[in-house]
Amino acid sequence: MIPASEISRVASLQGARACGAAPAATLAGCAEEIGRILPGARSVIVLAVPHSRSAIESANVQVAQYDTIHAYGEAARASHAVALWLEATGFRAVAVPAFIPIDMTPPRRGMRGAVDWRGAGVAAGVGGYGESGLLVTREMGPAVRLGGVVTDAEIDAAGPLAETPCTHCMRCVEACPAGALSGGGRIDKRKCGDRIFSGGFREWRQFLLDLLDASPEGREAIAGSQRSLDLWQNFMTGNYYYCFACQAACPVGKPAPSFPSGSGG
Ligand code: B12
Ligand code: SF4
Ligand code: SF4
Repeated sequence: MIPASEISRVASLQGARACGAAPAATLAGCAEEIGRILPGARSVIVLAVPHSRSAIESANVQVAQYDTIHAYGEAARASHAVALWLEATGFRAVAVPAFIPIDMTPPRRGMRGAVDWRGAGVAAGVGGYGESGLLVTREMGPAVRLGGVVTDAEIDAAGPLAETPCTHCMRCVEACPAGALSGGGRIDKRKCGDRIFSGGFREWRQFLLDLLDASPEGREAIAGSQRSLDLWQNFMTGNYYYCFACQAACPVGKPAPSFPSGSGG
């Protein structure tokens, strides 16, 4: 039995600020995939790396995208380090993608991860569900990226939190520009997807179709258009999220506003 604190220590060296583990048997929804990833898996380790809240609150979406690239990078480094540490300790362990690469075959089509990191994070006590459907941590709210490891090691798991850190203020629902959220974790995935993937696969598909339909001169114009440049940039950076409002609006874990000295506050 490995103490969860040992895993947290290794993960924290790579930037993970919260870490926990759940018995693989408790994650019924992904049991089949977990068994395919690692036959004999006993535990799923979940780690959370922080976003910069200033970045995801910025009106300039590119700084939020840049922050996301780094947060995913840290999740990848932390989970890889934990997996290698477990192997060196004598166990089998696999770092699982936090997001991409993801199964694109039907019926999943990129809409279901190999491990449901929110569900696993709730089971591991890393946080609780928010009205937004996101996992809300005590220290960082939902402003985190989740990742983790599947292993055959047994870990002394703490279990779920007694209560979710979500305060049910509904600011996430009010902040959603697409009207995709209705509380209780319910989400209209199409509405959200149309917003966050405005430079993603759907746009790429339409771009290709428009290109094929166009005249030779039209193709020249489309290939050099702003649309083409934006897609090229997204492919180069590996990022295409265009909305962070439900993460940014949540007051949980937000640092208290600081006032300049002498402001009387
Ligand atoms: C596909 C996907 C999407 C899809 C579908 C989202 C969805 N709800 O399934 C779309 C494109 C819409 C999407 C949007 C976003 N995503 Co997304 N997404 C994923 C991905 C890759 C897979 C999710 C999955 O497997 N869904 C299928 C099943 C599991 O979901 P479901 O059927 O809705 O089931 C859930 C509910 O039943 C809920 N539930 C069950 N009981 C209860 C009880 C209560 C009270 C509540 C509230 C909920 C609840 O639990 C299940 C999830 O555990 C994960 C990464 C991963 N591997 O987990 C990231 C992930 C969930 N996304 C993430 C983020 C941040 C976003 C966005 C903010 C976009 C952005 N800027 O990055 C939005 C947020 C939308 C929202 N408010 O939920 C983060 C969430 C971090 C966090 N703090 O929770 C993840 C974990 C990526 C990561 N590695 O960090 N995403
Ligand atoms: S990411 Fe944006 S569009 Fe999607 S649910 Fe959150 S606030 Fe709404
Ligand atoms: S914004 Fe309010 S309701 Fe939404 S997840 Fe955060 S605390 Fe919960």
